[in-house]
Amino acid sequence: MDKRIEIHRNEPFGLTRVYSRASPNHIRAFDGTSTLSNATSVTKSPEANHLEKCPDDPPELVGPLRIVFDEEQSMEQLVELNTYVEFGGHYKPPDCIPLQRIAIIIPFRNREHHLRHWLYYLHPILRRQQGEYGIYVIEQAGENTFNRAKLLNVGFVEASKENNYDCFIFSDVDIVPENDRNLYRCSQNPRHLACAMDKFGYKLPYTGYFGGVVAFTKEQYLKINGFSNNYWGWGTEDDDTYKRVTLSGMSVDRPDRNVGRTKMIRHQRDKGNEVNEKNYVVYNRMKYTRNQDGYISLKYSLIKIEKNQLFTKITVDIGKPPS
Ligand code: UD2
Ligand code: MN
Repeated sequence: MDKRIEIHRNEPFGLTRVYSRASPNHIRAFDGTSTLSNATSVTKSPEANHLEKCPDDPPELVGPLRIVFDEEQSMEQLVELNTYVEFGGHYKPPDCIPLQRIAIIIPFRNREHHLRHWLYYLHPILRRQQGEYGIYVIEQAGENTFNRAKLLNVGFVEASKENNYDCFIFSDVDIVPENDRNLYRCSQNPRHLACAMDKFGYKLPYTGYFGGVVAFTKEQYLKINGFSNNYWGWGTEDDDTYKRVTLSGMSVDRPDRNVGRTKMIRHQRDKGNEVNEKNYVVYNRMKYTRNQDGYISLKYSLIKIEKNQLFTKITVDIGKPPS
């Protein structure tokens, strides 16, 4: 049985609506989807519902994991395996008060196989880590050049409309941690969770590498004005983000190299996400443009919100690169 629900924005000019980031109250002002969420707040005091705070070290963690991508589950099998997940891809530990409310944001287009592997591994890991979490797959509509970082900004805005998240994890769809002690949580500084990737020999390729999976509190994200919207096609947007962090006076936290081991599903470069040489020009100017280009200038059209059992998919039109 197909249990998906689709919500279209019914606007006079079709299915879309332009969301502009102009006013400081914009998140509340555009709060059109909050009734879709079955997420509940964790602001109650422990005494009020007789629950204690969840421990800093979740007791069910097992450490190193064997991650293989040979066998793929169907979505129906994945749903059966993960019955504790609430509709829309939300989970809240039943027996303690979670330390953080975490939105996981995945930039996406045409990677259904990877998403199934990701859901298969991540839901059980995230459950053991005892955060409250919601999974948001942000899909770029159409065939224009892909823009990963802009989709991440969309994810921040859309997830914030649904729940009072305090931590945002921005993850590629093809990366899975090889150790569940790599907590998908926020810390004192923006956190780089994919710091020891298999494809780089389980070490950082360079000191400022900040790709794959990163975690920002709401405050940290706003402090760097989110991500740049101007990197179309593959490359350099992660270096821009690293620069935003350091230029804002923060440093990067990383787990220990053994704990931070992560695996990426091997793949070819996607059509519509070719290397873009112009991205170096954007990067070289970022020092001067970063305060104008980012969360504050984000514009996109919401096309569809689709609630699946294990994730919420949000499809958006983010436009195309300047010609
Ligand atoms: C590296 C970085 C990634 C990003 C990218 C440059 C790692 C582990 N990751 O990834 O964080 O900085 O370089 O842009 O080094 N995607 C789609 N559909 C597409 C294209 C991309 O869903 O058609 C999404 C998907 O979530 C994917 C991510 O964008 O995982 C990054 O794209 P990639 O996997 O092709 O790039 P990769 O592996 O070189
Ligand atoms: Mn990849």
